[in-house]
Amino acid sequence: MLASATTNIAIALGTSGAGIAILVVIRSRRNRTRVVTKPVKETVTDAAPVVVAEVVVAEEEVIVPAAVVVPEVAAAPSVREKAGRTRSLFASAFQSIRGRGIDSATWDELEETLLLADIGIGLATRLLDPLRAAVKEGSLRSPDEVISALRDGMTAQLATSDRSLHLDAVGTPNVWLFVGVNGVGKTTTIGKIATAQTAQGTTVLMAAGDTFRAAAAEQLQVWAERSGSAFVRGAEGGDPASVIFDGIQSAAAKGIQLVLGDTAGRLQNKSNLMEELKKVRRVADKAEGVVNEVLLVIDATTGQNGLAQAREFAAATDVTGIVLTKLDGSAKGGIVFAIETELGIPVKLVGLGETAVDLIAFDPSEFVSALFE
Ligand SMILES: Nc1nc2c(ncn2[C@@H]2O[C@H](COP(=O)(O)OP(=O)(O)O)[C@@H](O)[C@H]2O)c(=O)[nH]1
Ligand SMILES: [Mg+2]
Repeated sequence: MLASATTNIAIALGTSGAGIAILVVIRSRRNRTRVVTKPVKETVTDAAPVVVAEVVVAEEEVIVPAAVVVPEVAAAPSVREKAGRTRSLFASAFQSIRGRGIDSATWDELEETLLLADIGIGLATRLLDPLRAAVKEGSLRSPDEVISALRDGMTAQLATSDRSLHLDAVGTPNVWLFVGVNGVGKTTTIGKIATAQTAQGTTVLMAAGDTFRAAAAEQLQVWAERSGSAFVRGAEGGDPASVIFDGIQSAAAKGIQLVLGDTAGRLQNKSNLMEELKKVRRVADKAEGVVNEVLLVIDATTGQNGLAQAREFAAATDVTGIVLTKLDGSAKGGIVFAIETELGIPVKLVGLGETAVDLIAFDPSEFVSALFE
């Protein structure tokens, strides 16, 4: 809190467990101090208290600030807020179904919705067939019961229990590699993760394994500077595996806990890309660190195409988890179900925008609630 000879009131925006509060400290000329707190928003943020105004008053009066500056460090967004396109796809189907009895159009509408959300025909059929049978035998009677049974069926698809990101190597760097085709959001995801990890006190190094374009390393370097991470790059066109290797060795020498390895994703020659990634992995394993995550980044707007990519990457590298980006701009959020069911790889993180805070841990029950409520 600010204090000076001329300051009678300092106003701060701070956080408590419950949310943001304006804290007004009034110090009178007679040096009596009163503290007033007023909650302004029911949001939990990690923002540090910031003094936003100081006001000089002649007498012992409360002065209400004319404007309160909200710090830029916003709370992480929620799936419910950001996955609006997938959410409204489901909402409009449910609304129309609820307005009638159960008939053949009910099933057409549900199937169409699941397909538009890119759940895929196989899973859509597996979800709807038992519901149709239950309606026939009379155990489900109303549209509401059908919707609720569909919700249970979809929830059961996301039963994977371990979605944690492994950061358990001690005394040697943890290495997380990021793979995926161009433009899906690998570099941005690394930047977001570095921001979150450094804020928690983890030391981070980024290795610019996308040596295909100089601009790719520069983009990563900006995130490194912003997040206070160390940064290692190689020459343009250089060997990605050796950049990742050098990054891990440098982190080991400096006692850095986490190496985030970026890779190229150009698709001009798919088999070359897969061979390159296998080599990155082999070489990374030889360095003084532990590769404990290989995260495949998939763009949710590509829907079932993303699933096809995932199959190829999973076959070439030992993918430990999926980062599903751009869920904020996609009506194809159903791809989450398809990925987990078809590939058995857990979705660990979800990207909900382009800024540093727009990445959240994937929470299946939150996601299903966002679609059904
Ligand atoms: N809306 C949205 N855009 C994203 C998200 N993640 C990445 N992007 C954008 O996608 C574009 C490509 O991202 P980039 O990290 O360069 O992809 P890379 O080629 O895989 O490294 C950039 O414009 C990012 O800002 C996300 O979760 N939501
Ligand atoms: Mg990139």
